[in-house]
Amino acid sequence: GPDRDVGIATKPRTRTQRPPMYKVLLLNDDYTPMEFVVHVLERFFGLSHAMAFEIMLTVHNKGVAVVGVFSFEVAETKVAQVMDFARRHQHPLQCTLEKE
Ligand code: TYC
Repeated sequence: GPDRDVGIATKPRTRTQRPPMYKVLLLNDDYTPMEFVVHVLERFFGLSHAMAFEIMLTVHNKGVAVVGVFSFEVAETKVAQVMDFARRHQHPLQCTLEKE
C-alpha cells in the first residue's frame, strides 16, 4: 500500500558508562634538578628520554604539565610513587592528580 515504511532502521542508543579518568600533573619548583625530573618521568611513566625531557621543559617553562591520564587507582599510585621518590631524595618536587 502507500504507507510502507521506507525509513532507515536505527539502533536505540544507550548511554555508555565510562570510568572517570584522572590527569597526573607535575608542578615546577626552583630546586629540583632537571635531570631528576627527567629520571622520574622515565622511571614512573615509561616515557622515552626525549619525551621526558620535553615534558620536564614544559613544566619548567609553564609551571605545570599533564604527565598522563589514568584510572583513579593508577593515577593515585603514580602520584604516591613520585612523591615518595622525591621525598627520599630530599627534592621538593610536587605531583598531584585532577579529575578530567
Ligand atoms: N625548575 C627546576 C630547575 O630549574 C626544574 C624543574 C622542572 C623542577 C620540572 C620541577 O616539575 C619540575 N632546576
